[in-house]
Amino acid sequence: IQHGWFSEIQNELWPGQSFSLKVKTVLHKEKSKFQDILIIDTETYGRCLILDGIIQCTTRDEFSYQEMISFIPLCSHPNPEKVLIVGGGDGGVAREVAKHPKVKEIHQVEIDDRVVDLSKKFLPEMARGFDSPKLKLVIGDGFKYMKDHKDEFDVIITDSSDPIGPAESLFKESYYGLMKTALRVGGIVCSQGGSFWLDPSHVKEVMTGCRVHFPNVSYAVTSIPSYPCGHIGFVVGCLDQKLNLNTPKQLFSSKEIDEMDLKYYSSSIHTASFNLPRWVHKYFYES
Ligand code: AAT
Repeated sequence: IQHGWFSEIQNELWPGQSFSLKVKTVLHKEKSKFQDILIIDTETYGRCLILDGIIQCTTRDEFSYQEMISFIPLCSHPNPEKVLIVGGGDGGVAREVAKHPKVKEIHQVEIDDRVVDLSKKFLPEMARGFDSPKLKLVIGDGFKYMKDHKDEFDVIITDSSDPIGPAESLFKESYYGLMKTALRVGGIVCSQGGSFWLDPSHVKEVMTGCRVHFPNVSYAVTSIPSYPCGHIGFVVGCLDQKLNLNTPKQLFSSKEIDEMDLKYYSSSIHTASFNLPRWVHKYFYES
C-alpha cells in the first residue's frame, strides 16, 4: 500500500501491469503458516481479500467468479449430488454450490484455516457458505486430499489461488490424474484457469495437462474487473466426449434464478461463456 492505494504489483505473474484500488481502511494484516493475508476496505470495490499480494475477491464483483465457477460444472452435470470444493477459503463457492437444488453433499478442502476464520469475521456475505448444512469442511492440502479419495464426487471445483505459492500443485497434470480417480462415472472438473490475455500459454498448459486425463476439455470465461485483465477463465473437463459442456443440462426458469439470487449466471451466459475470440479458439483448440 502506497499513498493510500493498494497495487497488485506481482512481477512474476503479470510483469509490467498492475491493478490498483484506493484504500479506505486496512482491516487486518497477518502472516499465516501459508501466506500473507491482508483484508482492506476500499473506496469503490467494498471489502477485499488479498493473499500474497494478489486480490482473491472483492465484495463488489465476487459473484461473477463464484457463481460461474460453480454453476458451469453443476449445470453441465445431469445430477450433481456430491460436490468437492478445493480452496475457496472465503466461503463464496460453498455459498453458490449450496444453492443448486440437486446438490446433497458438499465437501471442501482448504489449506489455510486463517483465511476461513478471517472471512467469517470480515467477509460474512461470502462466509455464510460455511453455514450450509450440506457442507463438510476439512483443513488440508487439496493435492494430498485428492490422493485419498476415489470414486466419490460428481463435480470437483478447484477454486484456487494462482500457481505461485501453496496452490502450485493444483495446476499440474498429475492433479488432473488424481481428480479423475476421485470422480464418479459422469463426473466433471472445473478449475480456476487464468486469463487468455494475461498468459495464453499458461492456460494452454493447464488445458494440455487436463487433456492427458480427460478427452473432453473446454475453457469458459467470465468478466470480473478486480482480476488481472478484467476477466478470468475456467478449465472444464470430463471423460464423456459426447457431452457438450457449453450446453447446460439443468435449465432454470428466471423465477428460479431469482430465488437462488444468481446475479451473473443464466443458461444463456453458460453457453456464451465458452465462445472465445477467434485467435484464442485457434490457439487453444487448433494448434
Ligand atoms: N473464492 C475466490 C478466491 C480464491 S481463494 C483461493 C483459496 O485457495 C485460498 O483460500 C487459499 O488458501 C486456497 N489454497 C491455496 N492452495 C491450496 C491448496 N494446495 N489446497 C487447498 N486450498 C488451497 C481464488 C482467487 C483467484 C485469484 C486470481 N488471480
